[in-house]
Amino acid sequence: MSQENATDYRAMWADLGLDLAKHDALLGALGQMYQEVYLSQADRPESMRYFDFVMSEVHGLRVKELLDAQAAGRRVVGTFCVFVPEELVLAVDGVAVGLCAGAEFGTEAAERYLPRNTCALIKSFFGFTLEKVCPYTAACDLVVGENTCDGKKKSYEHFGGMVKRFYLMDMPQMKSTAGRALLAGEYRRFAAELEELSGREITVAALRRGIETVNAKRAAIRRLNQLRAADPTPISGRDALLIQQVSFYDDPVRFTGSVNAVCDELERRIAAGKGTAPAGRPRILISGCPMAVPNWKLPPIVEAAGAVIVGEESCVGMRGLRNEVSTDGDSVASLIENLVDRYFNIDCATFTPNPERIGHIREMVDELAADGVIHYALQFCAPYQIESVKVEEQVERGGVPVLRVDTDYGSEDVEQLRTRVEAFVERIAR
Ligand code: BJ8
Repeated sequence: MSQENATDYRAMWADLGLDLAKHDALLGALGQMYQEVYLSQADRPESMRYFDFVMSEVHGLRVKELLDAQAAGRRVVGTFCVFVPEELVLAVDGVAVGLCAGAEFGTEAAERYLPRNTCALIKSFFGFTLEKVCPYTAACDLVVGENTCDGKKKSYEHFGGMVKRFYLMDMPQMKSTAGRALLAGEYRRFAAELEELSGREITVAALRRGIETVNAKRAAIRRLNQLRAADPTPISGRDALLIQQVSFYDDPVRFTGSVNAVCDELERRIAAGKGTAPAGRPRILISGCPMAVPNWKLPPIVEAAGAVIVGEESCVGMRGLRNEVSTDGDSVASLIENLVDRYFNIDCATFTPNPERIGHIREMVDELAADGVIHYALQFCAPYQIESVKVEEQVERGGVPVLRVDTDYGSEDVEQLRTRVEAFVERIAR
């Protein structure tokens, strides 16, 4: 997000059809935000420098890597949901990138297609695309949407026409036998689409390699999240969130190595009793909607209030990381069944009923010794806003206070949020 190397990439951005003036404005704003939220932190782990570098090049070097991969015959596949298996994309030697956006941009343009009461995440990926500032969407050979919430499902009817090639994955709504069969059928259909797109047949060896790569990536982030159980916690909540956000963009093998390097350093910090804040600070678990990059609104507010964030129960967090895919099986069909076994457990609020999620929140509270839960929902996100009532009732019944926050990507409510978070932190202080 730095503009230092911007001149090197202007031709690339122009070739991708970006609006250079608007794109400059976006990079300028994000660079400043990154400085304030990330680079201003004291005593960060040294190994976070890799992630600073990735972010400084997120519209530069990484996009160039994608275009180089394309030039070498590989296909770039953009996704919006952790239900779309990266393993299958890797099995055709493709590159998967997350396209969710976490900043308010192009809202007026987005509202030509979407009602005002659409969640900020959907408006954001429309705004970024319509204002021509997202090099990722522009670079994709295929964009995959999925029938999860109504907002995404219906908005893809417009969005599909704005990208080079669009594919829609149907999604079950219930964790029933029929729901599982639907997901299995959809994964087989998606595998065939990828084969057609890439001109490559998925083999057992290639799919197994893809599974191993993604298992290793998820294991590295789970390791990171386990280390946050220490008191004092060895890494700030915003840095841990950043790592999880970068997981949707970076090369998976390089990313895994970099996360494990952070974990090694955090282990040394824990052994030395070193933390990002003194021990005994109120410990908070954030639960709810995914925070796509560069949505860094809530963590700095929580940390400035004197609390530490010890985990994220979110798709940019543990919801997207639980459970490995088994590599057992000697056919592509059996490996796809293994994918279904893992993915069908994801406890997204678009499923009904969704009791597993509350169980997972409780588990995380125990494992991370959280003193309170902040339920984070985007305004107009019916699945998570409605489910938050049950989360509050049932988690509080177990003696753990919950604060429900409904917000968007704007800054208008920051002071109000700050007041509510400070009062909550005071309430849970030990
Ligand atoms: S598996 S959480 S990534 S669907 S915030 S667009 S739900 S109205 S993002 Fe999600 Fe997949 Fe589920 Fe995860 Fe709709 Fe809500 Fe907006 Fe949302």
